[in-house]
Amino acid sequence: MRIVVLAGGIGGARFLRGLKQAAPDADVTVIGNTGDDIHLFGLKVCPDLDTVMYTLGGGINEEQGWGRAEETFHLKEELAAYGVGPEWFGLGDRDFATHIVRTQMIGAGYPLSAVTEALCDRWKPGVRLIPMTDDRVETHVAVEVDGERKAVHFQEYWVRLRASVPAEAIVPVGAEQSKPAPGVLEAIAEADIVLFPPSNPVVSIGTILAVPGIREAIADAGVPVVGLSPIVGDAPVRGMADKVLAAVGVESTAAAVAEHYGSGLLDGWLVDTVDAGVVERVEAAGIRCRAVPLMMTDVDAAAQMAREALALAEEVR
Ligand code: GDP
Ligand code: FO1
Ligand code: CA
Repeated sequence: MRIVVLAGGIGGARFLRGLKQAAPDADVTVIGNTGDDIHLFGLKVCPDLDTVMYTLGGGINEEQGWGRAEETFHLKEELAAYGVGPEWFGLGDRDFATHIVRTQMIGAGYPLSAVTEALCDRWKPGVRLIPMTDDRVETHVAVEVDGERKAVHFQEYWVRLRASVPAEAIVPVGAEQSKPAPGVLEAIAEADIVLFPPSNPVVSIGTILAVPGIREAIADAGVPVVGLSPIVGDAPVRGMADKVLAAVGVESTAAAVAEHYGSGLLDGWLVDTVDAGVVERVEAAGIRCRAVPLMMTDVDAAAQMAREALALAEEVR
């Protein structure tokens, strides 16, 4: 069975770990979000690709959900001693090595997709991880700070401002001109199932779908497309999905997110049991819906969610 998963960082990675346990023989291709990527200290940092790679490869900081396990921050401290920032972004010593290798390979002329494959040679995530595009796409957030309207990088919005100011607009800068990375459209066309894990619908899956051709390829594939809600009990389980959903005019409910994707894209949608009351509303929108436990408290719980998603895919096929 060939499964394509569009993934952001933590929500995508934890679901994928469950999917691998639930369907160990499946051939899984992950299309990763690169809109969160940021250039710091002359290095290219790809948080969502790295979160998937480290989580599936056994190198993730489990509590935090991003960054390396057993991390130290000597390099960051030395840079700060020179007055070189930003200090608000925590890059650890082990993590730095990944960004150095990536930046060196890109400088040598390799596209990000080839670099990601090379990094995965070490981590062996057990899935094929492809960035959504080899082109530079950067998510910016329009905010108003002290009466001044400006656009900030998504990482600045989330990590420095902690999403404490309302997001007025979300702009995936460069998306319109970008092309899907090699292998992305092919994987979608050959898929038996497409899954949307409980990733951020705006700044993770929304950004991937903003790469011209990807949304169309999924709709044209003619295979079941099943998603899992990142919103449980009218709030995101973690992160700032509520803030970025508000920026695109969508309420933070499991039903509204399903309607936002729409029946043109989604065939099936899983909501948490606490949201069982919205099943009828989602089905009225033409999307088959089931209420099942959606909290990824451990790998077994994520695996059970993956089984439910695969079962719903068979039901709508
Ligand atoms: P990010 O790039 O690290 O923000 O990760 P993703 O975009 O892949 O996923 C973020 C989303 O995952 C957030 O909106 C969370 O609400 C959602 N999420 C995190 N943990 C869980 C969980 O255990 N269950 C569900 N249903 N959603 C979760
Ligand atoms: N998230 C934070 O909240 N603070 C950080 O300092 C931080 C550093 C960081 C470094 C590398 C990396 O791969 C991820 C990092 N993250 C950090 C997580 C990241 O900002 C977000 O989880 C995602 O980009 C949100 O989608
Ligand atoms: Ca992300």
